Amino acid sequence: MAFYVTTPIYYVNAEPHLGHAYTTIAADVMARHHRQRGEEVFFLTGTDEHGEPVADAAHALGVEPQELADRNAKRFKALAPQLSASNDFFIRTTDPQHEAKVQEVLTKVRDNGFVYEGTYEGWYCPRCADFKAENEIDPGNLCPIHHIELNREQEQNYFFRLSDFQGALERLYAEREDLVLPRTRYNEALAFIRSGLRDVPLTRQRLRWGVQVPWDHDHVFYVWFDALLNYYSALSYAREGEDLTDRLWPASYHLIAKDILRFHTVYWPALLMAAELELPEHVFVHGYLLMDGEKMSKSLGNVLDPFAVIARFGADALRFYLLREVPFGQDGSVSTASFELRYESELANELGNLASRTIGMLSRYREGLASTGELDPVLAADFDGLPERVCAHIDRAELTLALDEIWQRVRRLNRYVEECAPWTLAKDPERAGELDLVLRSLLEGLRSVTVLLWAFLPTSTERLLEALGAPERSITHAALGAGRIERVAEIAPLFPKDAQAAEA
Ligand code: ME8
Repeated sequence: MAFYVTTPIYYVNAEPHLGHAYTTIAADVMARHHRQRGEEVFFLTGTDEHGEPVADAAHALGVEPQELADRNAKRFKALAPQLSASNDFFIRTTDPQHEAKVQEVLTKVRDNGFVYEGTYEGWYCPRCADFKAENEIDPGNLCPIHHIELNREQEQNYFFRLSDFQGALERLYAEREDLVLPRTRYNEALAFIRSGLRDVPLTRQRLRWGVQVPWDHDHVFYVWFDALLNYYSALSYAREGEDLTDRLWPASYHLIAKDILRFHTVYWPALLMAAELELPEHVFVHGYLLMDGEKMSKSLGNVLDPFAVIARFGADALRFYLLREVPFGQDGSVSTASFELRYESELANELGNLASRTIGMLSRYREGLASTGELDPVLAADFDGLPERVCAHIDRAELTLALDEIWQRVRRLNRYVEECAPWTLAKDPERAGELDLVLRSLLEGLRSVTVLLWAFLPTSTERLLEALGAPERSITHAALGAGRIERVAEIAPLFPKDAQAAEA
């Protein structure tokens, strides 16, 4: 079994922000989870370095596009490990191997008869690098995303015969109802297709910053075709001396936000069909992180810096907050206040406390030694089928629902402590057996949720599993009763409450 997950490749026209971190974190959770299931996983992220957004930003700064790309690609590359993202490769579209692959695939598309020369005229947003259809333009001739005035552009171009794929795309959507998830996004993509597809420019003549068109050196490829092909090209050179394409293509999941839905759900499958390549299994479209009600983006300037957030709270806390606060697939507001609230009430008070009180009681009452035997059936019933439900949610990229399944058990374990009151049992030597049962059930429950939380909170769960003396984290060890704890070690608070105060 192979699982191949991608994030969009991010524009290097500015520095990374929390929105980029969000998709990378989500992809990482899926990658880690599938590794836990013993699958061969490949997780790709990277940077989109060509085209007008980058050329214009470089021009404004008085530097060459390559210089700006080098500078910001470095920052995006550095962001991944800070998020604890376990990407297997970081692609840059200025990699010569990527450029060669783009030329190869798009030449094939031309050889297959899907490219012709013509004149394009339309309203163009240089920030989106996108021509807008008449019904997508805001009053005042403004880009609906960037609120800047659109340019009327006319160019001699090579065109991609997108309209040829009208029928094929409609059939594809009829046959593969889970191609685009969630359902609302599937409907949106299908509605766009049904509204009638027009051919789109494949190349740009006026721009120099791009992959050269091999059959006409006056042109570079339109940045979106160059960019989309990263998902395919990366596999051919990510491992030196090895081509992973046969093993890993097509992608299992492309994760994107809704701003780039049309490119991924219409252009991309059409392009792959034109190149006779297999189509991805799923495109999952998540929502926007909103601050004060508006999408965060570099161009709007209201950016929350993920580097600063991580420095203050740690990557696990950021990962948890984003996936817990905003239902994955929907828009949702984020703020420092709600972040601090979740950190304190859920990470510190619920999970952190559960871990420290469980380990603390075993140390106090049993010198850290766990007993063997049956688990409490009352608790076991509430854990029944948990790993399977988490897997089923993650199979559909329902990351917030998966996290919630686990978190309900974190809360259940805290209630179990209150219900059983081990401190009372400990006072009565006649109830030693009962105390043992409670402590080992609690420990095993803690171990089970910790294994399942690993994909979300890799750093703190590894520390916790270490303290539990149960480092095994494959999914086969996730069920209650599937592990074995003998002795626990004391552990410093997983989510110290003064983490905020110390830095604030
Ligand atoms: O579009 N909320 O790059 P980009 C949630 N290079 N996600 C957000 C977000 C927000 N406020 N802001 C950004 C491009 N994102 C192209 C992609 S792919 C072949 C080429 C995330 O730097 C989200 O994943 O503008 C969104 O789709 C992506 O960043 C856009 O990144």
